[in-house]
Amino acid sequence: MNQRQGRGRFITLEGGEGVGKSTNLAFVKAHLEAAGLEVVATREPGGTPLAEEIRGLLLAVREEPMSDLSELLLIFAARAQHLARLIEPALARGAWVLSDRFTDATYAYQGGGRGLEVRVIALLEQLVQGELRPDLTLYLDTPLEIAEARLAGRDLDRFEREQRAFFERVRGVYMQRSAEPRFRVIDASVPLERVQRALAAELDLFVGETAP
Ligand code: Z5A
Repeated sequence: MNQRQGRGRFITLEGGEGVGKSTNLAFVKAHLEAAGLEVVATREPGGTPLAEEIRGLLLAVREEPMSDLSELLLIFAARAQHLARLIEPALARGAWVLSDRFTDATYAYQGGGRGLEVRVIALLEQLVQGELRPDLTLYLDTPLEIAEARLAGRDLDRFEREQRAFFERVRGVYMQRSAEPRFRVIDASVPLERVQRALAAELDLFVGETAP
């Protein structure tokens, strides 16, 4: 028997800040539920009470600078908790898990943005996740100016205070990773209605191919 039979699917939403991940998460969830699936929507860093506390540590602006390695380890600590307490149990009972960001964000922000070595990230990925990878990644892409305009006037967290070159490196890593077959690149610079039409088309294809 196929080992994956009865197991749910893992879908991630990725992209830079302000591309519309949070806005579209509810749409994707509702679209999958309309197809009769149980969907657990979550986010990273976070997703459980403890992992949300770690998120607070990661995003807070404080006087003492956080070292890049501390940041990376905190992200994987939150992920280990998220996997053990929420993602794995949900997938095991057959629910579909939809996460606003996952490990592609670590390659993009800590690898591309901060310049940490890819092999260190890959090592932690293997340690924390074993073989678990998303089944489908919806990557929302916009030029940086569009995302910046959408976020204008908002209080900025520790990541959002980075310089433009940081976000260009982040986007560059996402674009490289989007060559993997599980990625679907969605143009998120167009009006929301068109973004959601593109998301719905990709989801319908994926559900048709993979649902039992
Ligand atoms: N991080 C990391 O470094 N490493 C990791 O491994 C992980 C995360 C997992 C928190 O993530 C930070 O953690 C993140 C990277 C780091 N930091 N940054 N920067 P987050 O996902 O919570 O943070 P975020 O990306 O900054 O979320 P966001 O700013 O809320 O962006 P968003 O969810 O993509 O955008 P939105 O809130 O849905 O939309 C922004 C606005 O645009 C809003 O007013 C919408 O109504 C509007 N919008 C959305 N779509 C459209 C369209 N199509 N047209 C017009 N207006 C639109």
